[in-house]
Formats: sequence, C-alpha cells, structure tokens
Amino acid sequence: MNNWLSLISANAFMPIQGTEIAAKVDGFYAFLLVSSLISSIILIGGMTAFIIKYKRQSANDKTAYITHNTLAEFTWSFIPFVIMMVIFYWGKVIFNELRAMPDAASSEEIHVVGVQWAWNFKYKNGIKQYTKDGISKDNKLGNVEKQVMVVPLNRPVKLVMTSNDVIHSFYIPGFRNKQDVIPGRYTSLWFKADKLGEFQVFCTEYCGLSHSQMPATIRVLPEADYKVWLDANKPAEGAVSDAGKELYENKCRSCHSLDGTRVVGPTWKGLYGAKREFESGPTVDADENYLRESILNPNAKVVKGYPAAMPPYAGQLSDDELSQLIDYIKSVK
Ligand code: HEC
Ligand SMILES: [Cu+2]
Repeated sequence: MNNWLSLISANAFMPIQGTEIAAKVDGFYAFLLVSSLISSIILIGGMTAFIIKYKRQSANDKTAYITHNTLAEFTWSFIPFVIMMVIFYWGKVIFNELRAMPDAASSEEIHVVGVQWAWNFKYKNGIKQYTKDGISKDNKLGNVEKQVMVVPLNRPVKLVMTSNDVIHSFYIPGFRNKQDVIPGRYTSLWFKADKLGEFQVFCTEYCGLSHSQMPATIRVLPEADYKVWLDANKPAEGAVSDAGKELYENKCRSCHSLDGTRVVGPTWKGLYGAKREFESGPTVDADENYLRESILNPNAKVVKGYPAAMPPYAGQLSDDELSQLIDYIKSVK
C-alpha cells in the first residue's frame, strides 16, 4: 500500500525521494490526503443529499422531534477516532525513524554551522566548506558562493549543527528531513541518501534579509568517488592544526588525563557517550551538548566524586575552539 501511496504523492508534487524514509513520509502524506478527500466527499456529499431530500416541501412540513441517536453518534465518533489513532501511530513510527540516530552514522560526521546567510560545513579530516571568514553578512542578493556538502551513497551520515547568530533551520526537501539550528547548542540530524545527484538545502526559519537565499547543496557520490573527493580536498598535512589537541595541552591537561588516570578532574578516556553521575540531579549521557555545557559552565553539573574546581570557560573560547575541543574529547577512546 505504501508503494502506490508514495507513487501518487511523489509524482504529483513532491521533489525526488532521496532517501528510503522520504518514500515512507510520502506514503503517509498521501494517506492523509486520500483519507481527507474521502471524508470530505462523504461529509459534503451527505450534507448536500440531505439538503435536497429533506427540503421543506410545504408550510405544513414539520421537522420530526429527534433528540439523539446513540448508535449514529457512537459511529461518527468511533470511526474518526480509529483513523486518528492510525495517523498518530503511523506518524510516530516514521518520526522515530527520522530521529533515531543509527550507530553507523557517527563514522561519517559533518559539522554544520548556520550563519546569516549561508551554510558552512566541516569534515572530520579537516575539509572546510566555508564562506569567507565563516560569515557572509553581505549576502544581500544571494550571490555568495554556494556551499556543497558532499556525502556518500547508501551510508548514514550524521550532521552536528549549530548557529553563529540566530536560529536557522536545515531542511533537505529531497530527504523529507529538517532540524532547527540553534546558537549556543548542538542539534543533530541523520540521513542515508540512496539516490545519486544534487539535493537543494533550504533554511526554513526566517532569519533576516537573505533568509530565502541561504545557499547550499548536498551532492551524493558513489562510495569510491566520495573517497576520492575526501582525499583530493583534504587539507595538506600540517595545515589542519591539531587544534583540539593543542587546546588540551595548553588549557586542560593539568586537570584531565587521556589514559584513565585521575588528576584533578575526571579522565577524558571513554567520556563521550558514557553515562555521567553528578553530585546532584539525574544522570545524563555525555553527548555534544553535555560536553559543551561542562566546558562553558562546569558547575551546572558537578561530576560525582569530584570537587567543583573547574573554571568556567564561557567567554574564553570561540565557537570554533569549543567544537575543536569537543571533537578532541570525542576522539579519546
Ligand atoms: C583546574 C582544573 C581544571 C581545568 C584547568 C579544567 N578542568 Fe574540566 N573539570 C575539572 C573538574 C574538577 C571536573 C569535575 C567536576 C565538574 O564536573 O565540574 C571537570 C569536569 C570536566 C568535564 C566533565 C567531565 C565528565 O567526566 O563528565 C569536561 C568535559 C571538562 N571538564 C572539560 C574541560 C576542558 C575542555 C578544559 C580545558 C579547556 C578543562 N576541563 C579544564 C577540572 C578542570
Ligand atoms: Cu537561516
């Protein structure tokens, strides 16, 4: 059923389905459309038929005295209820699938930074698809270079996203997937492209003058071509400073080890993804947002068994330095 449903909608007015999930979203959407259409026909058709059939014929026509009909009322409540629950459940299943990050996705992680008005991308191996200086205040006519995010075919990709200024929203219509991008916080999104080609990215959170022109494209390449692209564009050895490591050496090393030993603070070994317990409050998983908070505002959650001895780094580190440190912590396994 999903198939003919997604066919109707895909052919009618949706962009090409670039992922498996896109077809499911379209199937769901077509179901909403078709079921709404059928209900409208029944409702409006029935209403019209009754208007004609029970039209007052003469001055003596009297409306029968009817107060209620339990069976009719139950039926017109229960059937829509069942349909609503189907819609709710179906929507939830697809939503979960869109949101649940597969483990494999973290092996292909790309940083996305929204700025007024462009999208910047950074790869694990140091490739940067940045607008000049990472910002583009002057994109008044949308004439900023278009950033291209190159991704492999048939492999899940994880985006870790943030914003330099205001809220943006990263929307890939071809993948039927979208996520807000928020300053001071990381959000994430994943997809597995199963069609080659180029897919348009839109910003879907009104963010100022050139909002409609925040340019970016996702280019899906076969695995082999993707590898070639990665290698060809990789910054020269030495050009990618081990910025995160350097920051660690300079600022954090005195209190944090990499090998599991306890110094002043907890070791970073295996920290990313681990369950953290605190002096007070519930436990959390150490994800990007936890790491960010622990660096900027360490006293918000004090790790159990440790003194609140870490100085806050809010205002001391740039966004770039922060993400370099977080990447570095993530690499300490
Ligand atoms: C003066 C010592 C000190 C310095 C310097 C220091 N930290 Fe800490 N850090 C601590 C202590 C103590 C804790 C545990 C108590 C807490 O959670 O605040 C901690 C906790 C953390 C945590 C949470 C760890 C966990 O196990 O959940 C992170 C992440 C962190 N620090 C990152 C950094 C980074 C990045 C730097 C360098 C920019 C840094 N720290 C510099 C002392 C320090
Ligand atoms: Cu925007």
